Amino acid sequence: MTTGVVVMAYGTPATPDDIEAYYTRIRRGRPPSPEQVDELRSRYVTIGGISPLRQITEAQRARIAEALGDDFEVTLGYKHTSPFIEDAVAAAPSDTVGVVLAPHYSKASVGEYVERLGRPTIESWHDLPEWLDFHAEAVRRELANLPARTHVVFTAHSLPERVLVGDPYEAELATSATEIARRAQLDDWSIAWQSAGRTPDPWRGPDIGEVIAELDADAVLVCPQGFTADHLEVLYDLDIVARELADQRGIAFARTQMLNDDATVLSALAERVRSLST
Ligand code: FEC
Repeated sequence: MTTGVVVMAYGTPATPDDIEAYYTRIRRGRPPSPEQVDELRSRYVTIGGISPLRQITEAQRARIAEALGDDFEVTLGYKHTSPFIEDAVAAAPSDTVGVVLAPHYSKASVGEYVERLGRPTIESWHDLPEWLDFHAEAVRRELANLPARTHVVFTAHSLPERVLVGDPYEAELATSATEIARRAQLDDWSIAWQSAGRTPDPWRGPDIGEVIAELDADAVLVCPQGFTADHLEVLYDLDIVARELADQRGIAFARTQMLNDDATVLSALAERVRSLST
């Protein structure tokens, strides 16, 4: 009998024409203003027109499928674009489990994927040894080419303060950053937030921009531990905006490699999926 696995991820517009509908879904049905759509479109244009996220997510799914073998039917379910999580559930065998391509749990992010799937799901995998090693190695690799006075910052997507009350997200981010720093033998590191929404709510900080503005170091190395792929929040918010802030201060900027379709980590994640399904 085949076991279903739904690999869940954020999703990205398939074409520039889909940007407005995508943005409306992210805003839970509230249409963005034409200015907001233009502003988002111009961020996509800066990174090449559309995001590489769709292709990378498919490659991540393929790695997990390859590791699980023929007894598993592995499909994709997106939060904000087609095929949606609900489409994947409708087509899935009764015996189906889920995994989200985001390592840390928050009820406001992973919690929504889990609820929409309605099947047993790995809620968090920020403690996966292969994933921690991947980041430690990526940090060490970059540090080899940076000045001695380099500050390492582990970032994740900010969330509004109100949704973080009683939520494990911050503690999980601290646990994995501490463990990566230990494995990479770092002395000078901190945690920061990025990509906060443009809403009047207070969002959790400090933002990576504030950290760079106040940094007393010759270089900053950003490790975006909260994300698994090269996408807009990394290629624009870090590689363009954060880099520019560092340039203005005469501080060197580097960013660690993203997980993307790394076979070692995704095979280890697939083993967690296998144990959940048995
Ligand atoms: O196309 C791409 O390459 C980018 C995809 C993308 C990823 C991503 C990851 C996360 N987000 C999270 C939370 C929020 C909250 C809001 C929000 C808004 C946006 C907008 C775009 C966007 N997000 Fe996203 N996010 C990605 C893209 N995100 C575009 C809208 C414009 C903007 O504000 O930049 C605020 C919603 C609101 O307005 O009410 C909250 C979290 C993650 C990481 C976990 C995950 O991947 O699921 C948390 C990738």
